[in-house]
Amino acid sequence: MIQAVLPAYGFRESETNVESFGQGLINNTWKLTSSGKEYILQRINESVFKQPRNIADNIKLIKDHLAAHHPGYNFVAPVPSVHGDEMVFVKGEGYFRLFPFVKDSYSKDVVQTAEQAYEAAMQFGRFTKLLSGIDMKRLKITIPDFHNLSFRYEQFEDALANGNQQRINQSAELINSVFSHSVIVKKYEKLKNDPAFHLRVTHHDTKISNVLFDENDKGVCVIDLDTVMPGYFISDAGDMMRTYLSPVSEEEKDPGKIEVRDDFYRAIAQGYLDEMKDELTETEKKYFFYSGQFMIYMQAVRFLTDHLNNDLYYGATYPEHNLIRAKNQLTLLDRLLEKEEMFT
Ligand code: GN1
Ligand code: MG
Repeated sequence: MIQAVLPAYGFRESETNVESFGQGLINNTWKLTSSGKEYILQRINESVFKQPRNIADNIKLIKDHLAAHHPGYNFVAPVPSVHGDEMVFVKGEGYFRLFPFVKDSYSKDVVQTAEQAYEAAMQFGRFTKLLSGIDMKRLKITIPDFHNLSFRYEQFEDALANGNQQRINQSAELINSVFSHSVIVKKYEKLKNDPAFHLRVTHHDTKISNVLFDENDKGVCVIDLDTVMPGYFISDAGDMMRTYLSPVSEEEKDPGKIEVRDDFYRAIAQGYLDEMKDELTETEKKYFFYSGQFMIYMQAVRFLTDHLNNDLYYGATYPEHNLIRAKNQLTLLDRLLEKEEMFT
């Protein structure tokens, strides 16, 4: 029972209300209310984050760096346990973190306006910029090969060889579509070996719900730092394109509703580059549009791979769930590619 975690933070079960919260696919999240205060409690999925302590170490490194160099940044630090720990392990339940619900701040599940997209992009750009002084060797890798597209492609090939044969047969069209865009992998392999591409402090999960906004809809800070690790800027810029460009989400079943909104694209580019223009190399800037292809394609590959592997990673609420998600992402990729000339 999740209630078993409460004593670690000094909460009494009789005085604490616990309810399920959010839409993340990987970690379990609850909203906790105790003595009139609100918190977010999160259980780390240990089959994904195999060394949960790495997350806590990274958050501490970031917190200390910001406190020393950018004390004005609104950093959302974990609430320490009664023993002063930023992460607690509860036998039979797993690893947990508790966060304060930041007062007068709001998170959104859907990006409604281009201005919000601009604010979010600026926040993610600022985060990387403010942390540019951190030595990459000190930042731990919380999920090995997380955004390594070559590795994701290999996992896909592996699923084609060893996955659910019936699903493989039924997915021929999407499998061919993945093959037909494999130049995106080649391009990634080229940039990985280019010394003009730098590893930076990268968030790796730039969806809109990971930005806090104030009451005037201005960005305050970014949250959910579990996947912060060394990475390339294309992960963050690309995942914003993947999740902000279309008016419908990755769950949308009707491909006809998927589109790329030009003003949202421009807002992402403007917001991100307003912060990052002096950090990125000229070569990196040339890959700005590519970052959308990279992330959308990788997510399509990951969803399709999971479908062929019987939904082991993402889970599914209906049998075709991950197939539909993959189709959604491949449609979004097509819609984006149609605009390559306009945006580059
Ligand atoms: C997962 O758990 P959530 O929703 O924040 C996944 C992301 C995917 C996303 C797709 C650790 O993120 O990489 O983009 O699902 N995170 C992990 O919805 O695999
Ligand atoms: Mg996340």
